[in-house]
Amino acid sequence: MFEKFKDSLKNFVNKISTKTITAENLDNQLDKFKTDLVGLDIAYNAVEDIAEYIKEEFSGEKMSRFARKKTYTQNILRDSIEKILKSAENDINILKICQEKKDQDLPAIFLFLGINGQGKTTSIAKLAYYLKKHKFTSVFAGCDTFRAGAIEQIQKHADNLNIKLIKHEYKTDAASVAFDAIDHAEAKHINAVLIDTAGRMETNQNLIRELNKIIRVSEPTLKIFVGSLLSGNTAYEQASVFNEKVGVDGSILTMADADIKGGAAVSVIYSTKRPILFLGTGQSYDDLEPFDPKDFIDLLFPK
Ligand SMILES: Nc1nc2c(ncn2[C@@H]2O[C@H](COP(=O)(O)OP(=O)(O)OP(=O)(O)O)[C@@H](O)[C@H]2O)c(=O)[nH]1
Ligand SMILES: [Mg+2]
Repeated sequence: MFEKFKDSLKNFVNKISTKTITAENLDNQLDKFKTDLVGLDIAYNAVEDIAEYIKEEFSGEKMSRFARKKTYTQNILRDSIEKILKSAENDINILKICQEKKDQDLPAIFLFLGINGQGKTTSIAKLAYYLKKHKFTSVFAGCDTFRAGAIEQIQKHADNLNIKLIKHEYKTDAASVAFDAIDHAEAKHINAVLIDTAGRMETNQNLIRELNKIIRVSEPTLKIFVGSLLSGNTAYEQASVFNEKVGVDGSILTMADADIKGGAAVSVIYSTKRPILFLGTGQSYDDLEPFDPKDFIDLLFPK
């Protein structure tokens, strides 16, 4: 995973640590490196921050004394990316949230949002499977009353996983489906309500309005943005817009099993300042891996 990302970092370290660094050739190398990072789907503003950090660390005396040391260069690079990952408070533990809610005899409410085809419905099924493995029960709210086939799709997951789906007819009010699902969870002491929503573009005012209505009615414990790592830099743009319009508490990034560049993971954290909760790593129910920024950094910079 993230091979291209790793290669590009290694390249930069090698180039810098075999040269006598002067302010000029550092600028030169940094320019090339910035282009590489943008090519890896890291958002431009994040790339600027990374480059700025590296430049500062290399400045003045430090530069002449240490610049040729490989580990020194690697540490600077590592810190520059770690700084972005740390800008998101890593304060969300889904299992802990479910347990706390359970102790109050209330369901945790997780609302999934994002544009179409990024993996919302699949991620909901995977999360239900994950919760089940940890002895928490779920109910699905079929709030995608918009796209033809959406209800049948989530019904299939519900049947496979033996989970109840609360659904209404297509084109009916999505918020009332969420309301009924929460009602059901409270009555049956179910631990989590997983709300599927219709894929929507930020430009679709009606759908954004509907999403805000679902949020008002359901008061979700977490609003989870689902983006695909395959969509690269647009995942960053989507996350930024949803964060601005409705607020994002954490993200799930899918398609980590595909041949991705990986920079979008950094970008989504950069834009939302919220953690990535899981990576989707395939089409099976257990292809959902908790995301740990520390592991991610260790993966990028193997010892
Ligand atoms: N390889 C791979 N495929 C995935 C992953 N997550 C989802 N998919 C596939 O991506 C496609 C779209 O996923 P959905 O869950 O339907 O996406 P959605 O966001 O609900 O889409 P809409 O309902 O249209 O808004 C499906 O074919 C999934 O099987 C993943 O992590 N890896
Ligand atoms: Mg869907």
